[in-house]
Amino acid sequence: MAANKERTFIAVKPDGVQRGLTGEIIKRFEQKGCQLVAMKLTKASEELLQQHYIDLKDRPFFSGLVQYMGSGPVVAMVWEGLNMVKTGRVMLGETNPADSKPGTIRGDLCIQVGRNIIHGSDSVESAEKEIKLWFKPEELVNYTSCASDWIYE
Ligand code: D4T
Repeated sequence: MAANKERTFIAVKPDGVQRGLTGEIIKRFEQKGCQLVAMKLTKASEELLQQHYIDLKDRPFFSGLVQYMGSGPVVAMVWEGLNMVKTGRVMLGETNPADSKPGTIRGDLCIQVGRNIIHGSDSVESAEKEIKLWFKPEELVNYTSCASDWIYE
């Protein structure tokens, strides 16, 4: 895979969708120069969310987290670019919005850890797993952006 073709899974969580922040979040990824590969509005099943957060299953906040994530629609997306997983995490800010710097999505747009409006994969391996969990292969769209020659040297 070319270096600028790394993919990450990003989801606007139910609070982000209900608060009308989807457009603002998409705008930030577009303006950065990331390429949209897939996107859908979906209400995740409990089974999918339990799989998605399987590594957190023994944490005290797990059932509340699954309930919150299933409480409304989420906007699931795949974004592509150079070091996209790390770039996505930097753009999101810290898990706890209180620790997130201004200029990051969580630093600018939310307050509490349990309502932190957005998810982003934390490693290339997690991204691959999460993309497979949320999308069918045919939902991922391969195309060349006309802007790519102006984003990458
Ligand atoms: P996600 O996975 O939602 O992008 O969050 P992070 O990768 O930044 O952080 P995480 O996996 O540790 O936490 C997943 C999710 O659980 C919520 N959470 C977390 C919570 O409600 N209380 C807590 O104490 C923690 C640590 C927020 C994000």
